[in-house]
Amino acid sequence: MTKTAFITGATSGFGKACAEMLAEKGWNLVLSGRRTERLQELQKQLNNVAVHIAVCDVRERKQVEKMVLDLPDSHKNIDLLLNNAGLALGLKPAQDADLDDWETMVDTNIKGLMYVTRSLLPIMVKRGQGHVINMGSIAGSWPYPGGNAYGATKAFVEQFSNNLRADLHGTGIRVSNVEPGLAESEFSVVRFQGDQKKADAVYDGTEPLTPKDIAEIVCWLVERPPHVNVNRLEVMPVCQSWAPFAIDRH
Ligand code: NDP
Ligand code: 8X3
Repeated sequence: MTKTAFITGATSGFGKACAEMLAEKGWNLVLSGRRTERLQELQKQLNNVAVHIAVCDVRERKQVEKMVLDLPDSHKNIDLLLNNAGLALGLKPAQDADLDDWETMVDTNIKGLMYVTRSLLPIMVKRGQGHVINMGSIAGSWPYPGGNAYGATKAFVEQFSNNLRADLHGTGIRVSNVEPGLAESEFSVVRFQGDQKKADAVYDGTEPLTPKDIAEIVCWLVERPPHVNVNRLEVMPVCQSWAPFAIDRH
C-alpha cells in the first residue's frame, strides 16, 4: 500500500532532498513551506507520485490547524511526519544578539514544530501507526559561541522527541530525532540574512554533509522494521569534531 509523508520545510535543503528520495521510493507527499512557487516546481518535478501542496507558515497556529483540516482524503493517512522546517538567525554572542531573531527561532523551531505535531498526532494515533522524525541538530547537545537560542531550540526538539515517545507508548507510533552537524543547504544564507559570501565561508575547505546524506538517513530510519525505534541519530561530516573547552587565561 502506498505510504504518505508530510514534510515541513520542503522548499529547500533537507526537506526537498527527502521529498525527492521518498518520491523515488513511491511515497505520496504533502509538501509544506512558505514559498509557493518552489512547492509548485517540486510538485511538477515529482510527477510519479501524488503530491499535495500545503503552503503554510508554521509559526501561525491557525494556518497550521487549517492546513491539517484541509488535507484531502488521499493524503490524510500520514505514515511519516518529518518536522524539518527550521532556521538559525545570527551568530552574535547573547549579549549582542537580536531579540527578534531569538523570537523567530523559538516561534519556528519550537512552537511551529509543536503546532504541526499536535495537529497531526491524533490522526496517527487513530491509525495506530506512523513515524515522527524531528530535525534536531548537534547544536541541541553541544554549545558553541553564538549558538545560544538556536542551540536551545534544538535542545527542546531533542527533549520533546523523547517525551513524545513516552506519551506515545503503546500506540505503535515511532519517534526519532535526527541531529546533523555541518551541512550545506540554504541554512547559512538564512542565518546570515542573505549574505552569500559569509555563508560560503562556513563551508570553505570542508566537505560538509549534503541534503542527500540526510535524506538517506531519514529513509533508512523509516524503513527499519516497525518494531525498531531509533531514538536519536547524531551525524557529522568527517571534517567536523569537538574542540577543547575554552579557558580564559589572565
Ligand atoms: P534550509 O534553509 O535549506 O531549509 C529550511 C526549510 O525550512 C525551508 O524549506 C523553509 O521553507 C522552511 N521554513 C523556515 N521557516 C519556516 C516557517 N516559518 N514556516 C514554514 N517553513 C519554514 O535549511 P536546512 O535544510 O539545512 O534545514 C532544515 C532543518 O535542519 C532545520 O530545522 C535546521 O535547523 C536543521 N539543521 C540544519 C543543519 C545544517 O547545517 N544545514 C544541521 C542541523 C540541523 P520556506 O522558507 O519556503 O518557508
Ligand atoms: C546546524 C548545525 O552547527 O551550525 O544545526 O548549529 S550548527
